[in-house]
Amino acid sequence: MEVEHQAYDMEKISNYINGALKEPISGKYLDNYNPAKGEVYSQIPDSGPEDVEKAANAATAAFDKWATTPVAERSSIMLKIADLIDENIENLALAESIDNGKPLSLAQLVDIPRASSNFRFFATAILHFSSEAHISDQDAINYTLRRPIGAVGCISPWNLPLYLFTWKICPALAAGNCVVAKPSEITPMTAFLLSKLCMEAGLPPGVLNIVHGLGNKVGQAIVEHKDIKAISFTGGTETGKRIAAVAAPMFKKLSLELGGKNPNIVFNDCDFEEALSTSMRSSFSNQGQICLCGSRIFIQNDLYDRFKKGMVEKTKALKIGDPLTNGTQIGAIVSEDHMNKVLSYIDLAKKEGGSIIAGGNRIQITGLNGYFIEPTIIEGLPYHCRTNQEEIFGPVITLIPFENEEEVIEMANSTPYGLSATVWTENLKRAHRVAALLESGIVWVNCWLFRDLRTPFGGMKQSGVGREGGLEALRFFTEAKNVCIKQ
Ligand code: TXE
Repeated sequence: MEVEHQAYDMEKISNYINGALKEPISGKYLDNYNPAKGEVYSQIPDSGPEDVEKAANAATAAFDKWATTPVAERSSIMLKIADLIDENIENLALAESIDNGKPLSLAQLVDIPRASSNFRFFATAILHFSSEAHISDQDAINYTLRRPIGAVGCISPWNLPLYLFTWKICPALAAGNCVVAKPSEITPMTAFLLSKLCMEAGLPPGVLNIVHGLGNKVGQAIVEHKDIKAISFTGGTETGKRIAAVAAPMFKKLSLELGGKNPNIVFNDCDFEEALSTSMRSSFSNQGQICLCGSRIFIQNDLYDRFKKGMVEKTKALKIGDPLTNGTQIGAIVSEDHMNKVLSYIDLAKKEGGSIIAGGNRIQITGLNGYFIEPTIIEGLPYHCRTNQEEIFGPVITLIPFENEEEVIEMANSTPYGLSATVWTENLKRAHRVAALLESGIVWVNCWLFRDLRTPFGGMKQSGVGREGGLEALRFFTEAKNVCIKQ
């Protein structure tokens, strides 16, 4: 089915504060772009600290009641929101695609289903969230009380808008906290549509508050607010550093999911076809704008030429185009600024002596004036150059040959990042050995982006602090208190 861009009549976005849709107090709005068309298509509140103040007050006022609402009741409201997301999947997926530039099919198959899964997962995980008890040699019994923290802040990025927004707010809400959340100003639409679904589902006023606007105004005000006691953030490493600098002297709990420069390591003894087709996905899904994408492909010498040939052929065959057209595999880059950043890295790669063996250019799609870049493969660069060390966050990968395990582990671990890694080998011993040595929060062996929501998710080094996912997220959003009772 072909979907027209103009068929979706976008509304002016509102904040969601204390259970109601609100205009920003300043009355000011920002332009919101459709990146496939390069045109403004909606307006978002240019909120400020005064709106965050209202949201924080609403969250604080709602906290006692929400924290003491029976857990089964909290859970059932969240399950109702999950059902409403599923019922509205077409509308939400269309909004996500138009707002972000991602292929509509990706939003339908991945982003929106994952948003409802996030609600369902945490709505049910909280029913099984138990605390430990320790008997101390018959003298005392210790148990751990886990209580929600209070008003908490959730700040999310533009690459997987509703997926990551819900990944943060769901554990916070399930654990009994009240939330002040800020989606990215570049992709605010689905969070706005979610606020309407929360109202429909009967989420009590003040439990979730969504304030739209710029990072250095709204985001900063959330981090600085004295009553917001924990911050969960996903975004760039530089922003993470700024947030940590503000939050640390206030002793706020912090969870930071930051950038990556992930290695994808292909050994001679891999299942070639599987490694090749999955490497295509891990390189270019969502235009390479996933923090888990494998942007440095290390290929063992004997396989290098064959693997490179396969990657180049498949990359040249990818269908780039209107995100709303059936069969489009590569959509638009999220914004003009980000497109220019990605293009500047392709220029840098050339200056550093790299050869572009596929793609390399911005392209025009007939009838659209958007931000499209060809999927790009670069070879011939040393592992320590800037192109191979800095996060590009676009459809740009490098190929790097290697001789043996020792060498590839050193190269893979050479960046300041440590988010995810992929290893392709049919040798089980090697898989265990290499997985243990990679400095990476997540290692996939013979797969990529296989996500079980119960597992810890997060990065080492400059890829972040803390872990999300499953019980880790529920632990983050609760305070542990030890109670020791003498027997
Ligand atoms: O992210 P930002 P940007 C990487 C990627 C990209 C770079 C910058 O390399 O090129 O980061 O992207 C809010 N206090 N990733 O600039 O700014 C902001 O409004 C509080 C990796 O778009 O980090 C948004 O809601 N909040 C990544 C959120 O932070 C602030 C996904 C993320 O925006 C703030 C996206 C401040 N001072 C980009 N400044 C991943 N790991 O998935 C901004 N924000």
